[in-house]
Amino acid sequence: MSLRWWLSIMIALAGRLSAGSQAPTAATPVPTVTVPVNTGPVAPAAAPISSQQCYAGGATAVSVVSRQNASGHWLGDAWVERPAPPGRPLGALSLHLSHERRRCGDASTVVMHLKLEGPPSPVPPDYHLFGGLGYYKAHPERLSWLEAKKVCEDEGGHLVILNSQEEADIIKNLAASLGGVILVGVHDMFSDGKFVTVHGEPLETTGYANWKQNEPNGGKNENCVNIYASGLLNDLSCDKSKYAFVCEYPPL
Ligand SMILES: *[C@@H]1O[C@H](CO)[C@@H](O)[C@H](O)[C@H]1NC(C)=O
Ligand SMILES: [Ca+2]
Repeated sequence: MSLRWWLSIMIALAGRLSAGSQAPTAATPVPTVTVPVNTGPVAPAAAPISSQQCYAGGATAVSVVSRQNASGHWLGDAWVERPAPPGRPLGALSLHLSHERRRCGDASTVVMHLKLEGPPSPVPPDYHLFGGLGYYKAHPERLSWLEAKKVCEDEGGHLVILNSQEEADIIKNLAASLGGVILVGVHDMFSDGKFVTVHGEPLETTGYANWKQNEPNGGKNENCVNIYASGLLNDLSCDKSKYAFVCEYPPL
C-alpha cells in the first residue's frame, strides 16, 4: 500500500518579453498567486507564511511570489504549509526544482516548477488506506460511544469524522458489514443541539451532515452520533447504546 504524496507548483510569470527584447523592465509588480495543492482545501490568497506565526488554518496554505528585481535578477519564493497531526514523522522527501523559459506565439513566460515527493508516514497496525482519503480501522466489537472514543484515541487515531459524500460512502459500506450502525466522532455534549466533531468543529462545516428524517431527536438523552448503512446520521446515547465503530487516522 503506497500512497504517493506529492505536490506540484507551477508559476508562470508572464513577462511578455517579445523575442527580440532582452532588457528586463525594472521593478516588475509582484504577483502573488494561490494554487491548489494535493486534494485538500486551499486557504484563500495566502500571504507569505511567516515562521513567527502559528499556522491556524484547517486548509493548505500556499503562497508564491515571483518577480524581477531592479537589476533584472529573477527572484521566486514559494511557501506551502499544511495541517498535520502532531508527532507524525515526515520521512525523507525528495525535492525537484526547475526553471525554464516557455514561449507561446510571440509571448514568453518564465516557469518555476517545484516538485516534492515522500513516502507515506507510518500508521498504527490494522489501519488501512481507503480511496486516498484516510486510514481506517474497523472495530467490530460493540462499545458505547464514550468507550469507542477512548479506544480510538489510545490507538493514536480518533472516531471517524465524515468530510465528504465519498468518505460517507466508505463508512456506510463498513456499517453494512458491521451490523448496520457505526459510531462516528460527532456529539452535542457541550451544548444541546450544537453538534461538533471530536476536534470541536461544527458538524455543518465538516462537509457531511445528512441526518435521517426526524433526526436528531434525542435531546439531552442522545448526545452522540452514528451513521447507518443508508449513509444517514442519527443521535444516540453516549454511554448506553453499544455498536461497532471505525477509528480514523488522517493521511500524511
Ligand atoms: C537582485 O537580486 C540579486 C540576487 O539576489 C542581487 O544580487 C541583486 O543585488 C539584486 N538587485 C537589486 C537592485 O536589488
Ligand atoms: Ca436519535
